[in-house]
Amino acid sequence: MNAEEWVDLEQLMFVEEPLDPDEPRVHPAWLPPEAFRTLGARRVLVHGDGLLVDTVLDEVSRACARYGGRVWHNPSWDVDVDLVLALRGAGELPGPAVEAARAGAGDGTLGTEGFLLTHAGPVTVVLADAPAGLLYGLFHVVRLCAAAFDPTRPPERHRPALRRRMLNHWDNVAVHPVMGQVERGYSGGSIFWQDGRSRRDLARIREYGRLLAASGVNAITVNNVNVARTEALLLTDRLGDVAEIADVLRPYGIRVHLSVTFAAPMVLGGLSTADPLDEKVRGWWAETTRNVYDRVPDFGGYVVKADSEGQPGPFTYGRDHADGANLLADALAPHGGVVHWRAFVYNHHQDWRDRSTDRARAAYDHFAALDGRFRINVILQVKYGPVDFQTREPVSPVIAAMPATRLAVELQVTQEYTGQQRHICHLGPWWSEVLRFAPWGPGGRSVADVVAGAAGAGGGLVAVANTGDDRFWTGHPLAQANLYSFGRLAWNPELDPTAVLDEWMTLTFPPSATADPALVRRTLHEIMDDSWRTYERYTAPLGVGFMVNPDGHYGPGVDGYEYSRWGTYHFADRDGVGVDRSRASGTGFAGQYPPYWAEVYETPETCPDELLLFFHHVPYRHVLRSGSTVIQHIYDTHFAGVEEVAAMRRRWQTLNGMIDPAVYERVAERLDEQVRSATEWRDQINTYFFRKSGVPDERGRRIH
Ligand code: GCW
Repeated sequence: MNAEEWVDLEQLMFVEEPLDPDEPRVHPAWLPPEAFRTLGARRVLVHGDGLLVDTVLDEVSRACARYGGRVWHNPSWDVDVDLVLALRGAGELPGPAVEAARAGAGDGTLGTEGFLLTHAGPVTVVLADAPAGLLYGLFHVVRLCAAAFDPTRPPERHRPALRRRMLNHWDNVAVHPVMGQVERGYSGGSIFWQDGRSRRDLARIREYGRLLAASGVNAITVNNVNVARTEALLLTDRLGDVAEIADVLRPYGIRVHLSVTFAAPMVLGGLSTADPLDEKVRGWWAETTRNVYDRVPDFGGYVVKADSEGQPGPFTYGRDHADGANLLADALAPHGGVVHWRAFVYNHHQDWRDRSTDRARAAYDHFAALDGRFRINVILQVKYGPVDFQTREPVSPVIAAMPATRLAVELQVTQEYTGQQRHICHLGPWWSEVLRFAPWGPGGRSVADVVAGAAGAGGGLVAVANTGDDRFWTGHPLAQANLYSFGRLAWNPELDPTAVLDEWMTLTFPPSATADPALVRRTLHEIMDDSWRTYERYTAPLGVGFMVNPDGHYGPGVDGYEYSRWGTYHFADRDGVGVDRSRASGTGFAGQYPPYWAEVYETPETCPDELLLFFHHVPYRHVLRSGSTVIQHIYDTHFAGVEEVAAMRRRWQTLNGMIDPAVYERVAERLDEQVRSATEWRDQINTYFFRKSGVPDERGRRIH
């Protein structure tokens, strides 16, 4: 027997790191060893070579070492196996793979990331055309558990709907005096940086890459879009730190991108201008980018926040966003890189007295007219809503307005406005609603179709990450589900978010290691399925948004932003509440949509209840489509929301002793806080509107 061909499990046992009793273990999230039990008990053949095939081999070997299976890599003789993971085009295929291919199921290309799961008699076969496909196929087998080995299961082909599935980390290298190590981070420090330097905790980053690959993510930025001086240096002097991270993530099919400052030629290059049309500036970017690719050959590209909330940009030089984005695109093009240019541009020095300026209009007003002017390797990165990651907003009208531009939609996994990982708020259903929304009217193309683009040439899906150096990765252990759901929905936006949640549960709380799996699953569904709507019920009503504490965005502050410069107002007075964004009498924002939605949103009678106050200013006794009045709806939903949170807590308590005590305790603590905070929201909102309107609750409940 050839030693290279039979993987020596004895040796691989050492891959498992010994546990340090003083070091609290990092939670395995959706890849606990137990999730590999079914796979690990099998005889597995891995066929093919390459960096990512080695990753597959490593995963399979570790699982088999633990659960008694066996592994072969490229054997030159016939072996009896249960599972074949084979790269097509890597020499003569093993028998079962040939048989599977002959059965016809293997016809057609699987692309750079796709795979086919099929069977040849009793043997389960995963085929891929490229190593990344094999890795995704392996994680699919893990997800399916025993079902993957059912020979009657029909063949399945999987290819990601979106080519780019990216996480943006808003991590600072140096601790920011206000925003800290991670801007809007609620999971401890950064896994990449600490106090001005690289943490070099490569084992942790590797583990992260593994989790991300298993969810489907294939790109990442490692620094905040607000780029300060230390962070700017990642592009040049500190490029080595970036290269090190890229090296660790590469085996998981994840490409590293960088957030850069538009002023880099001045800040780093000592030039007197950053004018996008200046030859020296263009030369500086070209050379700097060439150096980046020398160190990181598969570097993904740049992410840029320009002329937004104080970040530098092309406006300083009388140029527009197309000039700015194209400058960087030209520098990246020879190397195959892309620039993600953010559309989050608005006036953050607004006068609250001025009712004609509308922040919701800003992205469309800045960008729609530039359609057709961006280079092919520019991706315009648009927040899902026109304002700012609220619990409820209409879908951004920019998405329908730029047919000649590649668009990516940006979601927020970090729960800045949705409870900051102290509240349970499962966001899968919300993202699914956004991705399925049809901007041209029902039956038309969806948001997911737009970001997929023709022949996969779209911009993809991006999200701000919720991870940090916290033991559970995400602060709240159940917030792991949001990260997992993001990856899965980016891979296939048509997935049912509740089914995705179910996948996450099965992996995270494996039935084989859980006392009463049915109870755990049922309870988690009861707690999480509708938790986003619950959160919506006890916070800002009917799409009006904000009403958060300006200091940190946590907890209620009904008038917190009302007289500020930020452009997020609710205009409540004694008669009514909401923002008139109609064409007829308001800011005209409703007119930025294609005709179907422009009409629906134009009048309070046709506008969906959940967005009523986003689009209209109405009297408190205005009757909603649901039949309730606005004021009664506010009272009812706020009382109901708190009751639902109390029920979540009671349900969680039934899991005491059923699951990992550390997970149990962390969630229990946070549920106490969620009950407290939801109660505070309820009382402040109800009291505020009772005092403004003078209308009592029909049901006579206590309002302060
Ligand atoms: O929601 C806001 C956040 C800022 C953030 C900004 C953005 C990185 O409050 O902290 O800055 O969005 O998306 O650029």
